[in-house]
Amino acid sequence: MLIQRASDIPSSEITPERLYSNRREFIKTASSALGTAAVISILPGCMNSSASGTAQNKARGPYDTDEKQTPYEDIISYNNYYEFGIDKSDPIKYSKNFKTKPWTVSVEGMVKKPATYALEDLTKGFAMEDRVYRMRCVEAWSMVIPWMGFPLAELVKRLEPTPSAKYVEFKTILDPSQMPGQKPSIFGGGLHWPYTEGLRLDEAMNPLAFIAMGIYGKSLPNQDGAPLRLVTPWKYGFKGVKAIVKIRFTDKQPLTAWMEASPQEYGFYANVNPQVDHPRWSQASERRIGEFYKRRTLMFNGYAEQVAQLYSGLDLRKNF
Ligand SMILES: Nc1nc2c(c(=O)[nH]1)N[C@H]1C(S)=C(S)[C@@H](COP(=O)(O)O)O[C@H]1N2
Ligand SMILES: [Mo]
Repeated sequence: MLIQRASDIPSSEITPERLYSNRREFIKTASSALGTAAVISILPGCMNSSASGTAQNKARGPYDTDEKQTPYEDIISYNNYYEFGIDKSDPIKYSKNFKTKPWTVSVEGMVKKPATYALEDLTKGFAMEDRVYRMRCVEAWSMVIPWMGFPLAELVKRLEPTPSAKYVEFKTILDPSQMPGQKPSIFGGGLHWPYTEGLRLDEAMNPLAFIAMGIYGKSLPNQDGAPLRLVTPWKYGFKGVKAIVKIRFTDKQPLTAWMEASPQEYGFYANVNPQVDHPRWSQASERRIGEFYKRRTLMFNGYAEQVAQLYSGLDLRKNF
């Protein structure tokens, strides 16, 4: 693997993000004294020097928000990952021993390169990019997360869907021996496993759609979806299927896990839309994790300029 796994990092080395600026100062000083090579080796938990800080100290790309980033500790301890429990604090506790190496992804359906790929082969040669995205959960909270990964479009192009493919479906690993939430005795009657999500192919090709393999320049922690998960920042968080083992190209709209569990509450599109309430609560505002007050939720989570054209002519109240 290119990147060090977060679970390999002793917790004493996980630096609170508010200390990062000090650390950057330290690194700058040390780097003039010691030379760059020595500096890289003293960065705990970092892939290389370019991934060492937060994305905040780098040139921002066209997709990055400059809003304050949610602290690392919050991103890794306040999670939704029902395979490991329903409480936000469950995934960090119960995903500790989840095995992500070796990892294979099977590519199926209407595609020219169907195969079961080792993760290393599937992603070979992809440059790891940083993307600072807003994330809006359907539960009306949000975060700002500096992801590391590659555009989903790159992967789709590599796999070459056939002209008949209109959608792409993703599935999480099914392994009740490692995922206590998948045991019917513990969590029956809710989601059907494996967790399934899908995108229209043109949504998947939008430059915002991203496959994340890291956060804050470190490998994805298990609870955030290691070793690879989907990130579509204009959609509610539940689209961001974790621990992907299957990618299937199809001409039919996939039945997603949340649609299957509760179709009147969760639609296929799942676009962040403050005008369409969840049947049980409003979507007009949100609370940023770490903040007290509520802020207004923006159409497409603030990404309308990049994605609104995907939905021209579609009634977004019916297609929620
Ligand atoms: N496999 C799987 N993927 C999942 C979920 C889940 O329960 N299982 N929860 C989703 C929901 S509701 C959200 S908000 C995001 C949360 O991602 P995070 O925990 O990394 O912030 O993951 C999504 N992906
Ligand atoms: Mo969510």
